[in-house]
Amino acid sequence: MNHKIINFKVFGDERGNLIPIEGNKDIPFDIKRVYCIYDTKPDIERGQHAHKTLEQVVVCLHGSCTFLLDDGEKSEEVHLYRPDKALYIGKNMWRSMHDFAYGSVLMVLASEHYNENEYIRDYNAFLEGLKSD
Ligand code: T46
Repeated sequence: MNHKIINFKVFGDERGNLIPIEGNKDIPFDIKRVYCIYDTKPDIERGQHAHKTLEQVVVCLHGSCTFLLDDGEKSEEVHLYRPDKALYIGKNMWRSMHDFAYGSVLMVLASEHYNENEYIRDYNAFLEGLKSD
């Protein structure tokens, strides 16, 4: 499946912790966009789409949530709960997010600017698109 966990290096000392995140080093692409997701309640599901070309890295800055990832053949859940273990999601991966703990904050680093035309929001169209790839 086209996803993986990225372990960031943590610089910790008696003052606390610091995680540097650099495009093309810690992140496997140029970072063109950053967005945050917060104030999502535990009974809410987000996502339910795939991207034709976009790559993203999701960092859970606070709290926790679960990603359900599906490549059209297999699906897998990934629980995000700490900022030094981020989730890379490549193209053509159906994703949804659920089980947000109260107060959770996700920061998402994206390889492209926002483009709604690049989303696949219909699951059957996602499966059809995989056949022509
Ligand atoms: C993804 C998951 C993890 C913008 O105007 N610019 C942006 O950069 C983004 C990401 C969204 N928007 C607008 C589009 C919608 O009107 O914000 C609204 C909410 O977006 P959406 O419903 O797509 O949010 P999620 O949480 O379902 O999905 C988001 C990302 O869109 C998606 O790429 O992989 O987070």
